[in-house]
Amino acid sequence: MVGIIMGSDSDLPVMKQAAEILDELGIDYELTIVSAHRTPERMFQYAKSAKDRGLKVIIAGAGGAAHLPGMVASLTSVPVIGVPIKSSNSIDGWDSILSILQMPNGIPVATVALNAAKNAGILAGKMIGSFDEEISNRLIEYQQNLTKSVEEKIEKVKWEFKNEFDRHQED
Ligand code: RP5
Repeated sequence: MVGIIMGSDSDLPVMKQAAEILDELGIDYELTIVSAHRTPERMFQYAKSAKDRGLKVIIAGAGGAAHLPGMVASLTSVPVIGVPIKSSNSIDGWDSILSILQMPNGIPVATVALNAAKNAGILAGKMIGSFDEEISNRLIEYQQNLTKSVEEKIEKVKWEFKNEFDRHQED
């Protein structure tokens, strides 16, 4: 249902976080390398066949002069989420962010934060959840768990701070 692509195997440590959250949400995906600059014909094939192969959303990550997400978006009606990557050839990450973010009118790419492949996976899940009730429910549960974990942290901090406060009173 989701195509995860990246410009190089050096992007994998970041991009595998999208795969991990999709696993957690029980959403099928494929993952491969497609380089806009080094394998332009493969990129063309991948994007052109995406819809017929049943992909509902593509997550594309790249670093430096990151043309992959935008070029793929220009070749398919399947929505593309772009993940800017701070790669070895990136100056400071901004090159990748701006290459993916600043798309011309008509060809949108939904850009997440630098290295935020996990959020790309969650956003892809939400897109699929808009027509798949079961996945939508899993995402609701995921968000409820986030709330619960913050509530637990609030209690923990309150308790630790209270102990600290009591110690100061004793001194
Ligand atoms: C980009 O160049 C890739 O997406 C990667 O982020 C970066 C560096 O690629 P390698 O030189 O590590 O293959 O096209």
